[in-house]
Amino acid sequence: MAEQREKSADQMKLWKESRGGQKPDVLTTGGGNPVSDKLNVLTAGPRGPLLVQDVVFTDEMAHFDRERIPERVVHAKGAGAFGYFEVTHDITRYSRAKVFEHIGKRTPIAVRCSTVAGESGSSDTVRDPRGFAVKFYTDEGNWDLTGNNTPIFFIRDAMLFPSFIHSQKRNPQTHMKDPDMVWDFWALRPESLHQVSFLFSDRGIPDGHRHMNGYGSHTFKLVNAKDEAVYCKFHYKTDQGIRNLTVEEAARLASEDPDYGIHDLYEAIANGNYPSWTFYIQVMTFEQAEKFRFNPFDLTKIWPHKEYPLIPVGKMVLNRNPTNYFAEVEQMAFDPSNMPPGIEPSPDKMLQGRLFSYPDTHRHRLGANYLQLPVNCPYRARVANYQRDGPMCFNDNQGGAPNYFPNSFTAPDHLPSAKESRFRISADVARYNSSDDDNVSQVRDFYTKVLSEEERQRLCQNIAGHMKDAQLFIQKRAVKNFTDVHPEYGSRIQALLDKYNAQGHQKKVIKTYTQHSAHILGNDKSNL
Ligand code: HDE
Repeated sequence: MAEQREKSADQMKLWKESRGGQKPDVLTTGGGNPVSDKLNVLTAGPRGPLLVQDVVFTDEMAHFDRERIPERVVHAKGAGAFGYFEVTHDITRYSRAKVFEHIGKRTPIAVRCSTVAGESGSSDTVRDPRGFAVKFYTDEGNWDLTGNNTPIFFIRDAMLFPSFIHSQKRNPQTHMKDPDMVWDFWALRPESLHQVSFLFSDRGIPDGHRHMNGYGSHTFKLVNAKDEAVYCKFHYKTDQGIRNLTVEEAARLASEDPDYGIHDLYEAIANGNYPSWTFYIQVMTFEQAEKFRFNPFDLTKIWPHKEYPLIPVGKMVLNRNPTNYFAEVEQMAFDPSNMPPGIEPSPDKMLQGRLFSYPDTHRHRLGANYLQLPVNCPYRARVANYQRDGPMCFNDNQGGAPNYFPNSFTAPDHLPSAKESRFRISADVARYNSSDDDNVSQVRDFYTKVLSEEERQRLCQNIAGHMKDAQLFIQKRAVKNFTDVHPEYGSRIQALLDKYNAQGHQKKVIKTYTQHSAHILGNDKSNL
């Protein structure tokens, strides 16, 4: 039944067909020298040994030995695709960024959707936030909106990020995921309650990458042509409709089709069923920000839509699959500090921390010249600066242009209109403790007003099903936090934990793969 095969299954056949009967290329070494035989090593006599002069072999093997680059320290597993962003509504009163220049303007984009805590071979259907990063190749250089599928995050101070991520990844001795580490961190940092509640709700396991929203999450700043600034948030809402997997479906897929997210996106695009998202902003003036009842730069909180309604801006469409995964997806490097004039950071401590971390990790993962790689290169702008040399420089290194500034030889000069907006800061420098900055009000609204009764039940089951493997004192501390949100939230989780604990369910010794994936999905219902 060849016709019924999926496009992804037929990739090799389709590639051959795309060559239209063209003859195969001549096989060469990396240096381009034709190869006469790549099936048999060069030996002294039929039984060996090998000769060092077999450069066809050493060329091949040496490259193979270097195939892996470090995987992303977080968001290692991901799917990528390409398409465009089109402006449908005028927002030039807020931002002078060329990407929003006029209705109908299209800007090419690259997108990568990912899970967070797993390695690059892990399953796509785990309970985990999803990364939803968008690179806009604008006329004024790249704009990387490196968002997630949730409008909030676990922490509000960048200092905590490495520890938070360590707690979600592997135990340093056992090399296994460790519920003690996960819940210890969350219980000690109650600002995580909002994101944890979202994570263990139905939206914690999206049905592939097409059926989820994306959010820039942080507060950013938009600046118009008159240099007037407002704060803003970015939202990209799925036109396919939100769809989530049940824990049972997710567990089945984790073993049957662990690349489900990549698979679903690839097939949809290959079949011309292009996914799209409607792009919105929320806007808050500086005066409103000063009077807002929460810190408007706190990433653990949302801006209520009733007060700060969504303003439509455009549409994002994905219509091209990568032609090579490594070149175009593994090497993609998103960087929140890539912002064209008209889009700027807010004081959000998390965003500020990210401005450093991303380009830093790329220099480690991909090398100092990672911005020359075709997928990262701001190809719709002309890069002209005084950076030179470094490992793997593979463009013309800016030829004979002067490499110092200022100079007298008409080399790249300033664009005054690109200056950042001016803002006033007057404050005492200190390490401010923000751990108790109202960790519960919005979580209470989420629990009591956003979720239905069935959704609340599933949320508590998912949480208890996961927390049961943590030590009792950690459970107790975590339950107290949920009780602070709402007494019923805490008591429901406690009641479920009591059942598990009464049956000695705590700390099982050996987990098979299936049990383990059930555990990370929070769907072990054996005692419910
Ligand atoms: Fe990231 N994050 N992150 N993150 N993040 C990375 O960059 C970091 C945060 C997000 O598909 C890393 O290239 C810090 C929030 C996505 O390639 C690293 C902090 C949000 C991706 C990093 C955060 C994200 C990353 C790891 C807190 C949503 C994948 C590899 C201060 C708004 C991008 C890499 C892709 C990846 C650091 C928090 C989204 C280490 C320090 C909040 C979608 O640089």
